[in-house]
Formats: sequence, structure tokens, C-alpha cells
Amino acid sequence: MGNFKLTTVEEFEAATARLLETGAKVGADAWQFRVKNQTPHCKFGETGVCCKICAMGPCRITPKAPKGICGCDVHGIVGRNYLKFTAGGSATHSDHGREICHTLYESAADGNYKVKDPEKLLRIAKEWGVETEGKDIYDLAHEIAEMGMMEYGKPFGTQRFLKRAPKHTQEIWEREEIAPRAIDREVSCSLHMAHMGCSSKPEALIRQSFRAGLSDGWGGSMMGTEFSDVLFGTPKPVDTEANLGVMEVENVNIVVHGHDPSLSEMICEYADDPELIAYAKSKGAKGITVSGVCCTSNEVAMRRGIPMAGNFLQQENVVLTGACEAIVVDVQCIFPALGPLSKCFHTKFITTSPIAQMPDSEFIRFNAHTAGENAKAIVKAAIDNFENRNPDLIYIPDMKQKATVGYSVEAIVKVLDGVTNSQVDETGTTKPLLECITSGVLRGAVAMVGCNNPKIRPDLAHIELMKKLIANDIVVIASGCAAQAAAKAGLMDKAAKDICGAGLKRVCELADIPPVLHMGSCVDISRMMILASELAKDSGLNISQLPVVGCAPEWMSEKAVSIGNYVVSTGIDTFLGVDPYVSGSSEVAELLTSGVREWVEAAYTVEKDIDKLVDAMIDRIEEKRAALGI
Ligand code: BF8
Repeated sequence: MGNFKLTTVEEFEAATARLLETGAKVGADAWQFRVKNQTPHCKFGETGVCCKICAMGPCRITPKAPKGICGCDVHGIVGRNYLKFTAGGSATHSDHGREICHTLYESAADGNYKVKDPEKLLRIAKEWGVETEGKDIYDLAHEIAEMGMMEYGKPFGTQRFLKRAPKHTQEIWEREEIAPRAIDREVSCSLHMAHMGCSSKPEALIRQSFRAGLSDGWGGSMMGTEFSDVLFGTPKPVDTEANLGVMEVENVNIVVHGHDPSLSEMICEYADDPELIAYAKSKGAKGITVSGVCCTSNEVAMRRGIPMAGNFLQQENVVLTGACEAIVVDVQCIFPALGPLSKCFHTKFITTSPIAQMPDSEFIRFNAHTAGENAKAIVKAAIDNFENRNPDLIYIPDMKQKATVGYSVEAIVKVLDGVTNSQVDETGTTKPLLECITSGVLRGAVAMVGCNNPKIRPDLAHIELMKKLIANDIVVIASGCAAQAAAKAGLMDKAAKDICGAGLKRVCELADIPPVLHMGSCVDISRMMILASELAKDSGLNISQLPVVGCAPEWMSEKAVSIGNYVVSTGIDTFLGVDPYVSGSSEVAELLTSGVREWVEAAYTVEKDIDKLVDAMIDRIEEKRAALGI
């Protein structure tokens, strides 16, 4: 074993504590304090039994008051709340996907946005039955982008990408009436069903939750991922680093945060511009460092190797370093706290999207036509801010780990070709991966996804679960803030093979991969659906038979519930470490954890004890292997 050492959660916490000391000097607030003010949480809200969908209430269900004023029981209330929660997530992911469709529509040979992966565009065009022969690539891009936008509002039919799923899965979706129609329709229909005086039957509400989730995963998110690849390139393995130590004290530090790569890609372009680097030097800096937080960080890490400063609950920490010249945000998962916090430091908090406008921010409206000049203005503003640092407040924790990221489905298929003794598979199938699984060299795979949540000691669940899984020869694919937790700990360093079981270690050595594979941002969980589908097709099995499960141990957002719904609906058992506000209804909880298995061959498990959670996943994987006789 070499010198490889994981960074521990205790070390993360010590760094945060030191940063909070800086914050105390300037009177900064932080989520750690706000959590205390909000604890204990409202039990009615936490169990999902509070109804506020009309103005006769709010109604709260108790043993003494078992019905709302309209007569709705607890199961209807919890089910409606769950559906509305899902609709929020589906709308959010899908609207991100729609923005990417618009960016693709604006692409031009001499424009701000170009087509970087024309092969992928051609592949999608063929898949969608579009004639490509003799067409200019940008004409084709605009045609496909418009077709993509139509997926949001078309009056008839279901999502085009559903055909990527195995036949059996498509039949389940049809049979259960959960095949998603137009994306906007599923979101609207969900809000309609959850309106006062509509559905109160748990089965109907959960079924629509699944349909709305599927419209995200196999609709909006999948378009977000695919068209981002067309515009910015399909990820392939690239080396980078993770944790706050990626910020550089001598450089102008720009932190990108949010989800839509249209902004962060452009910031990265201009941060590399020799003219702006020279300008930074003229202001006393050695250069410009762009790093990221949350999923936009995953996007630019996957495609450019831009370092990841941290995940969701670390967003305030980047400002607390006193060395962040600008935190530039687009949409989603951005704490409004960043405005007041930035005011305690020299940091510029720059919002860019009409969708995410916040007090105490500087708003630089970003759009595809003016993207270049907007990005240049933002980078310049950050450089100009370098001289405003207060040297007494600067402390960047000396903490970072190496990571190899960029594992799109295409990249995974390619690297795993090297693992089996058979000849390299020229057809690019998942067969080498299947061979590893059927032979038992790998026991299975876990898709580890989702956020941080102060209800769970940040990153602990992600890291402890991943450590135990890889020690048991279970490969982990990760996305979102779970992936960043892995990278910060060192689990995406190829040297982490030393803490794997013998089988996974061998695979890591032969394929030259880390044991935890970064598949991207949360919209990129659509990549995981494609991988599962390819594994099923190549093996002749149903997705639900594969020794593969999903897990979101620290999730917090509506998007995560939408994701969970489409992962389960795709036939993949999903393990949660936080309850989705359904414990107040035995019927809804029973449906989600058991009843839906009859519909989609998979269900949720909710388990807050992380030791039990990981054991339950390993048991499920072994059960699936035993059922297959492998
Ligand atoms: O979409 S994992 S905290 S950053 S919601 Fe947000 Fe959760 Fe992070 Fe990305 Ni996903």
C-alpha cells in the first residue's frame, strides 16, 4: 500500500470550524447557526401531514382531528404534498434542460456557443428520425433543439427518449400508465391533481409522482445532459482536484455555483483569456483560478478538469476563506445567505439568471447572445476586486485531493474494454462490465447521488457508505454533491484502489480508473439510466434483475425526490437516508417502500442508520445475484 490517505470528515469539520472563526470576526451568519434556530423542526411538516393547498386551513392532522376541513384524510394530504414536491423537482430539472435546448438553438459557427460534439448530435438526429445527409451541422443543431423544446409541450405522444429503455421497461411504463407525455403537461397535471378538490387517493398521487419524475429523468434531464454534451463536449477521463485547497491565495479566485453550464463554460473560457490573465497580473495577482461549487462545478470538472471547491454545505465556506473575489451563480441550490455573507467580505455575489434573483447580489443578466461580453465583464469585475481583499481575513484550508473524473457512459464503456481478457470490444458495449459482474469480480454497482443535508453529519454518510461498498467489490458511480464528497475525501483518486476489495482493485488497476466514478451533475443521473438500460439490453435481463441499486443518503431538494421517482420507476431499488415527508401516512409510506414494486419492479427503502443502510444495499445486491444464480 502506498502513501494514500483519505481526508476524513473530522478534518473537513476542523477546516470549517477555523473558517467560522473568521466569520465570527466579521459577524457572519452560517447555516450551522441557522439550523440551531430552526431545531426542532415542525413535526406536522416533517411527517407531511400539514395541508396548505386552500385558504380554509392550514389543516393539520392529529388523532383528534383526523380529517381536514374538506374531509381529506392524512393519506391524501401526504400523497398530495409528495406529488407537489416531485413536481417542483421535475419542473426545475426540466426547465434547466429547456434552457440548454435554447442555448443549442442559439449555437452558431461564429457565435458564443458552438457544437463541440457533432457525432453525438448526428446520433441523436438519427435516433429521432431526422434526415442528416448534406445538412449543415448548425442547421441540424437548430432543428434538433426545436424538436427538443417541443418535447415540453407537444399535445400527443410520450417522450422520445423513452425508446432508449429496454422493451420490458417501456411495456411497464405503458401498462402502468406512467409513460411521460409532454414534460410541461406532467408538471401541470401534477399541480392540477394536487389542487383542492382533485385527487386524494394515494395510488393515483404516487402514480403521477412517478410519471412526473420520469418526464424529468427520461425527458428534461436527459435533454439537458445530451445537448450539453453536444455543446460542450461529451466528458472523458480528466484529472482534477477537490476541496477548498483548490483556491489559490495568490490568484484571483472566481467560484462558479449553480447548475447550467452555459454560464460556467463561458466564465472558464474568459478566465483562460491571455488578455484577462495579463490584466489580473497587472492588479498584483499571479493568475486566475476558477473553481466550483455544486453541480455547475461538476459540469466543468467533467469536461475541463476545473477543480471542485466543494459541495452544497460548503458554499458558504468559499466566501469565508476571504480569498473569493466573486461567487458567480446561475440557478438552483444557491443559498440566499450568500448575499449578506458576501457583504461581510470583499466578495462579489453575482447573480445572472432571471430565475434566481437574490437580495444583496449584483445582477448581470446572462444570455446566449451576450454570453461572451457578460462573462468577460464578470471575470474583469472579479479581477478588479482582488485589491479589495482584507489580508487579515484570508485563510484557505490546505486541504485537497486528486481526482480523476469525466465518466460519461461513453467513457465507462471505453475504459472497461481494457478489463476483460477478451479482445477489445470494438462495438462499444457494456459486455466487459457485465463479465466482471457475472464472474463475481465485481459484486454489483451502486449509484450514489444527491445532496448534503444538515440532518446528516455532512458527507459522513456518503463517504462511509462508499468506503464499505468498494471494500466489498461494489463499484460506485456518483453524481451531484455525493460525487464531490467522494472527490474531497480522495475516493476518486486512482490510488483509492488500495482500500477496495481484491476484485474491484484488480478492475481499477486494469482499467486505470478510481473505484468511485464521477458521472456528472444531477441532471446527469440520466446517464446512469442509459447505462442501466445498456447493461440490461446487453445481458438480456430486465433492469430490475441487475445487481444495481441507487442511493441518496443525504438528499434535501425537490429535485432529489423527482430523481428518486424516476430511478425507482426505471426498475432500480433506491435507498434514502432522509424521509421524504411521508412518515405521517402509513398508506403512502407502504406504497413507496413496497406497493410500487408491483407496478415497476422496484421500491424505496428509507433508513437513517447508515450502517443499516449500507448493509441493506449489499444484501439487496447479493439477493439479486442469488436470484440470477451468479
Ligand atoms: O442538483 S446534489 S445540493 S447541487 S440538488 Fe443541489 Fe443536491 Fe447538490 Fe446539484 Ni443535485
